[in-house]
Amino acid sequence: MEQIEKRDHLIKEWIKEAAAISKNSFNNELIVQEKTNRTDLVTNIDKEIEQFFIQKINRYFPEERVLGEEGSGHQMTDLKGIVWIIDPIDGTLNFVNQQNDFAIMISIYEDGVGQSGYIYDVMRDELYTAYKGQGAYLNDQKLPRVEDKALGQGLVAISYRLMSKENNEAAKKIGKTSSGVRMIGSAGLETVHVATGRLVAYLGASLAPWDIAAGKIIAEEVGLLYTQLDGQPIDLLNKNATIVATPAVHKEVTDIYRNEIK
Ligand code: 2AM
Ligand code: CA
Ligand code: CA
Ligand code: CA
Repeated sequence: MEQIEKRDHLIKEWIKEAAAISKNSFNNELIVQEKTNRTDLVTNIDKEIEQFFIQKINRYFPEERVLGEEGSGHQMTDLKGIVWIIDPIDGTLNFVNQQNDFAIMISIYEDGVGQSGYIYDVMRDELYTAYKGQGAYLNDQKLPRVEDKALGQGLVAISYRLMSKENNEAAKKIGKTSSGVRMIGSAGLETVHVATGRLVAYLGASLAPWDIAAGKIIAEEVGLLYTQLDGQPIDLLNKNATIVATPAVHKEVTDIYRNEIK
């Protein structure tokens, strides 16, 4: 896709503006609503940031489509052309309860192929970016390719929803084989922590396209594998049980899942 550099500048500007919206909200009372249940929340700020991005995209790139968590493009049945995939706040429960460990995520896909991905860890002021075939960056510093560590050599993040599933023998075995289990509560931040080598894998329970899209591009640019738990490719029009991991850990984990979940 042409013009990635021109877009890049704009997108970075928008992300910083959106981050300011999220931080300024700490001074005011949030309006918090339940979506499907008590632990699935949305705030007025999630909605405001999504609308902020949609207005910008409609103004600068009126022909392009947007898929966003808080309502945009949910009727989409294909990924033809250019599609922006947006998660205005990833880690809404952290945003509400901790005012920390949440991220703003944007990515651009063309005909279903990831072109550029952005994950901004707002409170640490860490912007992770990646461009197809050109590597991944943290605040404009190129990230090295990951070391291909095995499960026994590192920490894994496993989402609580996956850990607490009824048939969780596989997840338990993975946790036990690893050096230790961590739970952050932001799929995007857990993914970038795998990309920087702090974790060797992140396993998600039922992630939507906007939870996955930006992180997948960043992960693949540093040599990680990002698939469904059984090793099948990610489906960006549906929910997925996911793994992002070093190649060695990816093999160990998908083997465990293929053998134990039947
Ligand atoms: P969200 O904060 O944007 O909703 C929490 O473990 C991670 O899973 C977050 O990245 C969260 O994204 C995502 N997630 C996806 N679906 C969820 C759901 N139904 N309930 C809670 N978190 C969900
Ligand atoms: Ca949500
Ligand atoms: Ca999310
Ligand atoms: Ca969200």
